[in-house]
Amino acid sequence: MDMKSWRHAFKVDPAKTITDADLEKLAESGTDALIVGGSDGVDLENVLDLLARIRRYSVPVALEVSTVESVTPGFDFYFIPTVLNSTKTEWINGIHHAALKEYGHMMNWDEVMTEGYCIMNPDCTAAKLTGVQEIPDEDDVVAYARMAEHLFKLPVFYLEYSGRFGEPSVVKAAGRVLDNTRLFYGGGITNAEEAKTMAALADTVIVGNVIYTNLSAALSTVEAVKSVTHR
Ligand code: 1GP
Repeated sequence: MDMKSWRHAFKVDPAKTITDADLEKLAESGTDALIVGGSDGVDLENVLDLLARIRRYSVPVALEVSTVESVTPGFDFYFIPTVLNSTKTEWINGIHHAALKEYGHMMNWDEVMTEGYCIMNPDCTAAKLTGVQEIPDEDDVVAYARMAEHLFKLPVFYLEYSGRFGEPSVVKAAGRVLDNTRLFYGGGITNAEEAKTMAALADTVIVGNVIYTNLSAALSTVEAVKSVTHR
């Protein structure tokens, strides 16, 4: 299934514990994809463990790469974040350069997709890691969205509120200036209503943490997102 038709995805964190039964519920939920990724404690061992357990199901699975050491074959897609509002060059293109120097000759480019991240929650782990110091306001976000679509021609612009529910007006403003670049929204979705709100404004809604705190609420977001007309 083409990533361009994804409306809903669960983000599963290799550093967190999930039972096989719960993983089955996610994989069979009707979601469009499982994205394997996290900001902290991700290593080859926990990525391989999760991959082997997810691969029993037919749901597409993407690895969102946060450390080069945890990259392994077997995923359908490899999502490579570049943090557009990072103050550290390593998170914009530095780690990418080092990885390509070593593995560039053996990459299958058809499986690779770059996500232009805009981190919106200064308290999340990703913000601390990447040196995000100021929250972009709406005008900043619109500029980053245009940067993603027109300057860098990235396939995805990812508004990342990780751990906090975002500002719908800001998500809407980003969506307004994106035509070819897909708008991913992630952060703080804990129920069907919140999922619907963002599904009306973004192309793809990513649900993460609530998987680990309230699985049935997490599962309810799939139908909720799919019931809403695309922006
Ligand atoms: C995190 O955008 C995802 O990278 C989802 O955020 O964990 O807050 O749902 P939550």
